[in-house]
Amino acid sequence: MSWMRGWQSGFVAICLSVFCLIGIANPAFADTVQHPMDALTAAEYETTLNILKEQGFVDETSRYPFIRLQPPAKETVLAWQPGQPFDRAAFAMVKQGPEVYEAEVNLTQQQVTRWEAIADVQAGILLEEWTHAQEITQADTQWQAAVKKRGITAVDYEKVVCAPLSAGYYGLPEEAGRRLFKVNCYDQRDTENFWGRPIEGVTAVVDIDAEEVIKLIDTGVVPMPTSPAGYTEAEVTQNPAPKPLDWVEAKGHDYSLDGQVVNWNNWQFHVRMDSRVGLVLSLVKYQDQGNWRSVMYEGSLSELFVPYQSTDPNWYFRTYMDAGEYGAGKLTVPLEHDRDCPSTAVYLDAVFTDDRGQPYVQEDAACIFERYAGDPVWRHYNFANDQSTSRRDRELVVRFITVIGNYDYVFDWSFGENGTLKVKVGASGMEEVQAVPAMRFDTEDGTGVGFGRMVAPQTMATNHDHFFSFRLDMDVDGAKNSFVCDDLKTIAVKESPRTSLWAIASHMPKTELDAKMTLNLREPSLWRVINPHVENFVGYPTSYEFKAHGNAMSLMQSDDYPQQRAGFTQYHLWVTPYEPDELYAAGNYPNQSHGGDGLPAWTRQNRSIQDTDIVVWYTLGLHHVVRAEDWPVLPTEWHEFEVRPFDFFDRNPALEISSRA
Ligand SMILES: [Cu+2]
Repeated sequence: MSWMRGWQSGFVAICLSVFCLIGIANPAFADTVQHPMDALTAAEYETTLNILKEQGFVDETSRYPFIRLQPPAKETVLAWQPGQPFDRAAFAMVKQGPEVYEAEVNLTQQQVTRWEAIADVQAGILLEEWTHAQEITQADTQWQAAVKKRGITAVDYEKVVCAPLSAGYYGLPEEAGRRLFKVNCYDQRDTENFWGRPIEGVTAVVDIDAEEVIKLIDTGVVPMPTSPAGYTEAEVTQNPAPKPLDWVEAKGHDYSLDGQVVNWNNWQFHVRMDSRVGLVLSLVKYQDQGNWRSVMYEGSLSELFVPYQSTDPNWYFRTYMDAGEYGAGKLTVPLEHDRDCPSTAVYLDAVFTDDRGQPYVQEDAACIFERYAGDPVWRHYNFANDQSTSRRDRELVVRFITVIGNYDYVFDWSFGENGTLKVKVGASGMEEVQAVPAMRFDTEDGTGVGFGRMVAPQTMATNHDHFFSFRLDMDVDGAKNSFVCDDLKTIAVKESPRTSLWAIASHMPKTELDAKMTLNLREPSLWRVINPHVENFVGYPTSYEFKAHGNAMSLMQSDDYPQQRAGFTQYHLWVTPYEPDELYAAGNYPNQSHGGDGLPAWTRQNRSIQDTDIVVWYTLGLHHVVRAEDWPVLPTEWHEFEVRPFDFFDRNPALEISSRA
């Protein structure tokens, strides 16, 4: 089990560099532990399960939606030096029948340190439930009768794909206390893109604990779309192959991995994969004039919310919170070499656990590569001497792709030589489309086209949003930070040919209720995490700025159940004091949650966020109004934000980049 096959296969090239020794000393990535933030190994997952079993907490019927590293206390990690011993611990979400428990297991001392029943929640979704909900649906006589009306009989069932969707919460008495899926099915008899062949108007509401369909929604037959929806080589006539275009690292990688610690240029960070949120970066530091300066203690996705905008009985509930419901890490897929990542990339395997807590290796779950996209990081033309000076913009990218049903999300964390950390999300995959009678937009006749846009005859892509919440525990030059808003305000001036200008009026929110921020182009504000105790060379506090690159606000009303459940989407940025158990913006249990959990609940305490350890929560959102070009497969649509140095350095940190780079 090696996390580093790409690394090893490039071994000869690597040995040309100084990092050769590291490669020899650390041939494997995820099966040894040398850092407190290292992901749990397969052996540690097994130990977790054995301790819980031996001490009588779990049995063969227990299931585990999520098991992950329980990192040591932050102060312990910060004080740790390489080579020193440290305790290892695991967190497990345990489902025993309808009951949910949380366990913390100290693996070093072989002790269960916490076992707590969590009332009135639904655990994350298990793969076996997903599979079983499909079986329950297809075995239901009402469902069979409904699809028969649509020309599908038992002989066709093996070509029917059912998608058990998370059910959401709508305060319906008949759903109270039940663990539910809402199952929609697709016909893949004539195309590999079954998402383009919805068996429309039929939804099975499955109680997975009772193992039955409690309600079959049938809103009437809608003809199956027939227009081509294929995307594979077998289905699409391809263009002639172009001339080769590739990347070359003739002298090996310019970055190194020491265990799960990545070093590149002046950056250093630790990377691990988590079954719920995917990539977790921690201990992000920058070496400045020989000094290691901390930037961020830990950063990751925290939740993902995708609400569809329809009142159709088969659609209204589609308001997914994919990270907490399904697991953005668990749903990673192996990256396609030389397509999803460049040919020079190093691939990292991840170790996750299945429903029964047994570890397995997810191969090529993430990749690391250095990118030069042909852009200058800075340049200048001096007209006095007719000379241009320009430097290459190289960045280091860490990437994983998670596939949550029809959507494929590419998550990038990218480090620049200019000191900037970029967080990018690329959405690709398939639209969730609704079959409608209309052949063309201009024949709209009240058949439901109002909830979306036509992308093909009889095929309507429903309006929806994507919101990604990122949790970024910033430690700018240390843990004690404050949050500052530099508000740009128009002021009227006299005794000048000008009548107005803008100037900066900074303010420092005292508490978390003061720091709920919304982007506003008419009242712009710079959002910065500062260290009030460290100054740059002209006396400003050092800081990192959160810089938006486009965003969206939720347009749902505050009394709408999905909006209450994903309350974090009320604002683009929240600031909370560091609390190790506050990890997920919509709370620990978003599956069928009733609303108000996570950031809205925590921030009601109105804790101080001044001169203390703070966490920034940034929500990146987009309204997806679907175009014809988004079908049958969505061209990867990128959205991003930057966390960039602002008076952190005394000058442009990319100044010294070699002209020969
Ligand atoms: Cu979309």
